[in-house]
Amino acid sequence: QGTSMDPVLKFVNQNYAAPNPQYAGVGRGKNVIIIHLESFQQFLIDSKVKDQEVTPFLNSLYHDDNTLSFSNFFHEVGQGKTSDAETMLETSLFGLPEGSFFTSLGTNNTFQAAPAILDQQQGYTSAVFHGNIGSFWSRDTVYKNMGYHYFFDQKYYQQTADSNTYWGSKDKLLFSESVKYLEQLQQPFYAKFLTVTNHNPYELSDTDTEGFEKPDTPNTMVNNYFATAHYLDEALREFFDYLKASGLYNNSIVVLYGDHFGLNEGDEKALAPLLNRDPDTWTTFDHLQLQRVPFMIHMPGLKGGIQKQYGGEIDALPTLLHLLGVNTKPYIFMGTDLLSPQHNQNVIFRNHSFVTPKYTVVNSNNDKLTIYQNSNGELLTNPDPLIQKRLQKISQQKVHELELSDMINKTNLLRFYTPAGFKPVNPKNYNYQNQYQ
Ligand code: GP9
Ligand code: MN
Repeated sequence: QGTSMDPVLKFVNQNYAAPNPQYAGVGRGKNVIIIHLESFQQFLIDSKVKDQEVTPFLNSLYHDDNTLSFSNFFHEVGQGKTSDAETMLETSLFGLPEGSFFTSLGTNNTFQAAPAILDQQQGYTSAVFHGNIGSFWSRDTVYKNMGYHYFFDQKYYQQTADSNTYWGSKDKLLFSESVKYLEQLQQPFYAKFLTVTNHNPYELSDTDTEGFEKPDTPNTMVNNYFATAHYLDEALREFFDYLKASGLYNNSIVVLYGDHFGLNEGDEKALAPLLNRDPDTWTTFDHLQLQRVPFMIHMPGLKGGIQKQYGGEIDALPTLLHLLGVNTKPYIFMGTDLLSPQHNQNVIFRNHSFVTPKYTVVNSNNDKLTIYQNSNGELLTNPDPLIQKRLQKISQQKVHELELSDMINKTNLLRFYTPAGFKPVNPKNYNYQNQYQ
């Protein structure tokens, strides 16, 4: 008799993409430092405002020979925003079609997430550093289910008149004040930094962005966005300086990713001129293409370069685990290793729009697909029936993946399936009070 696990296992077996032999295990035993770039979109990379580079440090990292820089990597979040990005990055399962998986189900569900996998397979210690209060998105509960050993939230950082913005500790303070905790973690560690300063409404004092001239579009949100992104870039430079000075740099693999868009569709017309585009010709195609976010993997000695293959947040975890030498075959992951020759390059969004390397398809819920051609942004008013059929099939496959993922999460299915070599996580083993004396 079949169970609801059967279609999941069937999918996972078919979907599995074997590690690329050139990259498998090259990061084995290294510390992993994940840097979550809040609301950071890919268009900021290499962008200029009034002749100033907006993010000079990230640009240098993006072009570094030791960085794998993915230029066609898309966020895939829904209403759960940051928490959806975390769900995908830690579990390679999607956030929910509505609301936040973290707050609605993540507090009770069974997880097979990155911190526990790395602890059990390779003895990693895990920690999250975040300048907001710990209960936001129910992180203080969800992280225990994921098997995070430590969670340093807002109360671990100084709280003074100018230490915070609306979303918590300013990024420069988050990084500099985390150092004393990071230094004490047993190595190898898996440490995640969730930045907050580059978050809507992007308000930051002029002294924090001194020397940077904002653009002067009529849209304040757009103008401010560039200034807070610049501030985040400076915070990262300082953090890397620290990593180098402490020696941690040589022993670490650093993963940077943007969690989701920072500017809404409504702000894009004001943004267009800064991207040398005419706002009057801006379309849904441009909007979807703008959902690219950075995904960079940096490690001294890594054979890097700009990677043009298409992928999304769902693919981050299998990519990382293969670099660390972990066998992902037993796990229920929806994504595939971006570096694998068998990687699936079709990227689905939560609203069922999707992109392939050649086409961008809007909201494929209805029978008739709205298809744009990526090469020139042209709307195919009379698409070749063969192309239509092929995209129809991709749509069905990708929507099926979303549905499988939702079924797993909504029925807490992983409680009935324990991957070979994995021990279920007991959240009672974790306590985030008084972690540092
Ligand atoms: C809050 C921060 C923001 O702690 O992670 O979440 P978002 O609003 O981007 O989902
Ligand atoms: Mn966010």
